[in-house]
Amino acid sequence: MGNTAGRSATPGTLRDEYVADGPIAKRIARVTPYFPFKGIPRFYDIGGFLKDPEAFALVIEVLANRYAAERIDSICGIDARGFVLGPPIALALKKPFFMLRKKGKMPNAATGAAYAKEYAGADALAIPRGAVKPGDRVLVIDDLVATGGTLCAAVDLVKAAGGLVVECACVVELKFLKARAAFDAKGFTDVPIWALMSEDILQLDGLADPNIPTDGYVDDGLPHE
Ligand code: HSX
Repeated sequence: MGNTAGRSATPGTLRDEYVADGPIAKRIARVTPYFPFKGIPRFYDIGGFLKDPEAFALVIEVLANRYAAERIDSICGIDARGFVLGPPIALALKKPFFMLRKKGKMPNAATGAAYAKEYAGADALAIPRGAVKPGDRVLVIDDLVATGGTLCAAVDLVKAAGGLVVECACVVELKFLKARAAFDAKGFTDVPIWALMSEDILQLDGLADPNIPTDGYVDDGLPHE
C-alpha cells in the first residue's frame, strides 16, 4: 500500500485521482504554502488547506477512502497536527481515535523513548494506557513526515503495547529526508509510510505569493509544539 514502501496491503476504494502526487494532491499543493521557519527554509503550513473547506474535505476523503477496506481497530493522531487530521478520518471510518501526545501532557499515559526530528532536539511521545490491546491494528496519522523520527516514536509505542501499525499516513512526505530508511534502520520494515504529497509538487512559496499576506511575519523562534 505505501508509495514509499511499495508494500502490499490490499487497496480499498482507491481511485486514480487519489494517488500520491496525483490530481487531488496537486489541488491541495496549490493552497499549501511553505515559509522559512525554525531554521529550515521550507516549513509546510497545513493551515493553507485547513482554511479551504473543499481542499480540507479532499484530504480527508483521500485518506478515509484509502483505508475504507482495511481492517483497522483504531486510529491515532500525533501531537499536534495529527489531532486536526485524525479525528475526521476516524469519524468517517467509524473507528476509535486516540492521541499520542508530547510527554507530560496526558494523564494515565506511558511515555516512550526520546526521539529527534528534522528541526528540533529531543522530544518524547506518550500513549494512553489501554488504548492499544495486543493484536490491535492501528492506523497512525500525522501531517508531515520528514526524518521519520516522530513516526518511529509512534510506531515504537504502538508495538510496545502489542499492536500492529497498518500504515503511517501523512499529507506531506519530504522524501529527501529518507524516513523510509529510518524505519528500516529501526527494524520497522513491515510498516508502510504513505503521503499524499511530496516536495516534488509543493512549490507554493508563502513569502513570494501576493495572495498570502505576510506583513509583520516573524519567525518566532520558539520551541516547536
Ligand atoms: C513536524 O515535525 C510535523 O508535524 C511532524 O510531527 C514532525 C515530522 O518531523 P520528523 O520527525 O519526521 O523529522 O512538526
